[in-house]
Amino acid sequence: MPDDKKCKIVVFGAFGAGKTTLIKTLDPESSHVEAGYSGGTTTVALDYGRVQANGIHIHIFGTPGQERFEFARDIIGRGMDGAILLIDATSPVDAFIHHLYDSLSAASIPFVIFLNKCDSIGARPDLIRKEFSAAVITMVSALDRQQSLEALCVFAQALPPHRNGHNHS
Ligand SMILES: Nc1nc2c(ncn2[C@@H]2O[C@H](COP(=O)(O)OP(=O)(O)O)[C@@H](O)[C@H]2O)c(=O)[nH]1
Ligand SMILES: [Mg+2]
Repeated sequence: MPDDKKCKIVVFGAFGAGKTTLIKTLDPESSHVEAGYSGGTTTVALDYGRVQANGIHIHIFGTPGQERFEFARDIIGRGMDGAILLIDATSPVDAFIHHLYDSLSAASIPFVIFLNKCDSIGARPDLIRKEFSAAVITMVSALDRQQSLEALCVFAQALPPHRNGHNHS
């Protein structure tokens, strides 16, 4: 029996973009972990879920969205096969989103932009497409399971085979 394909996909995006919502929609059993620093008020949040689709086992991770958690994004991103940059289509694109986009481009990781909250009246996907005209962009609503699953599966199926974690740099 051939081994099922497995892959690690990491979701990047600003705080409030909808990362936790997306992962919860894709896997209702997903975990949301918040780690606090003793004596501090900040927490590092991460999400983890599993999705099985068309013979692919997808392990999906959500990264913390605040700028100061670059170290956590680096760690969670290690060995990933692909990345999703989740952008809230109801908010203007800021420098942090450009930073995430530039980092993913520089890392030569296959990635796709999911334009989220496209169900919202205030969504302006046209403006964001203009900012990232070279990128592969899919419009979604993280509240919609069918849409989210389909977008994830299309992306996962196009990824090269999993490298079993040997692609740490
Ligand atoms: N209308 C709408 N709201 C969304 C969507 N995805 C997330 N939200 C809302 O946006 C807020 C932030 O979402 P959350 O998943 O916590 O963002 P995170 O910080 O990236 O994990 C929450 O109030 C969600 O309910 C969406 O597709 N459509
Ligand atoms: Mg979150």
